[in-house]
Amino acid sequence: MTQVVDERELEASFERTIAHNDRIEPRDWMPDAYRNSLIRQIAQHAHSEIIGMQPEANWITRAPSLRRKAILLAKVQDEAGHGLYLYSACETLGVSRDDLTRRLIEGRQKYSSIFNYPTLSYADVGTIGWLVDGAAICNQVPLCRTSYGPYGRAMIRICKEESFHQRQGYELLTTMMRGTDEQRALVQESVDRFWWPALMMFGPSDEQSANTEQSMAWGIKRHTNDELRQRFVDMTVPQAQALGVTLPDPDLVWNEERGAYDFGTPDWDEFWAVVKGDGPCNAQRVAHRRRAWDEGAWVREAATAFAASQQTSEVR
Ligand code: BYC
Repeated sequence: MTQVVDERELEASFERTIAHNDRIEPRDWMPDAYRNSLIRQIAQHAHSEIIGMQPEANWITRAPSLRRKAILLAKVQDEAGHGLYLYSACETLGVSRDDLTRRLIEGRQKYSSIFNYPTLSYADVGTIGWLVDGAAICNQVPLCRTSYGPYGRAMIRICKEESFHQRQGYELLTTMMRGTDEQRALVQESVDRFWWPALMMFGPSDEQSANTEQSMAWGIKRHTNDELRQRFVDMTVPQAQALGVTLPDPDLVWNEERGAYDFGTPDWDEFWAVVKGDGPCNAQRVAHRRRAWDEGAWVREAATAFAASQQTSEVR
């Protein structure tokens, strides 16, 4: 009986913290469903950062100058860092990084659909920075105010780095647009391929989003998928105009009444196919990650053995 009352008090205290927009911390009591939903979202986010290294890393050896190579190397390295902050945040919920990696390579957890598209030209490095990191910032700035402390704090640093990534992408595309006709054509072709997948990063429409309502009630998400998608479109259209590229959507038009752009509907069949594993690069991305995990086994074993030997010598 006492236990039931205690549980109710804990739940009431949790609800009060959420209602005041205060933070839930790792040692606080939280409902299992809140914990599981956080693990789901933070793990998916961490996996996206790590899998997201692959499409851009594809161009490191073929970057057109030493400067571009150094920038790209640093960016891909930053994504690894983001993955580590996020896996650490997730571990505070009582799940190990090993376990999370296994869930990824066994296909039991998702990662962002956007990274299942190939990078076919060097312009894609710029487009990913501009559109993909741009969409990530739109989605992630509100997550700095998410209700779970370690996640929100990780997001602050990630967002600072993502905005640098977004600018480097835009700067690269600006340089290409000032170049030859061939370079301009490469940029346009790349934007044509990435525009719709970038809009899909925000998730399904609000009517189709199974998790939004509960995640908003818990303060995990601060805006719906459609709200953030609209914010991204409104932010990006003037940038496209300044760049001199056309966004591949005949329905894209300013709506005076709404004070926002109207735009077309993403191909949701394509989105769900990619999410379910049938995108152009799903198999390749996961196989690569699995190979890296298998080949790194000896490093993990050696590090564990070393840590154990240090402990033994400390005891002595
Ligand atoms: N791809 O109920 P919904 C980055 C899943 S940026 C794959 O609306 P929720 C980076 C969703 O998980 C990318 N799956 O879900 C940038 C759910 O399935 P489960 C990562 C998707 O959670 C540059 C189902 O569809 N960013 O890392 O309320 C360089 C129904 O969706 C996608 C984040 O993860 C998708 N696009 O909202 C390198 C940000 N969309 O889990 C790296 C944090 C939806 O029920 N995450 N699904 O089986 C979020 O803000 C939210 O989780 C989402 C989805 C807006 C993505």
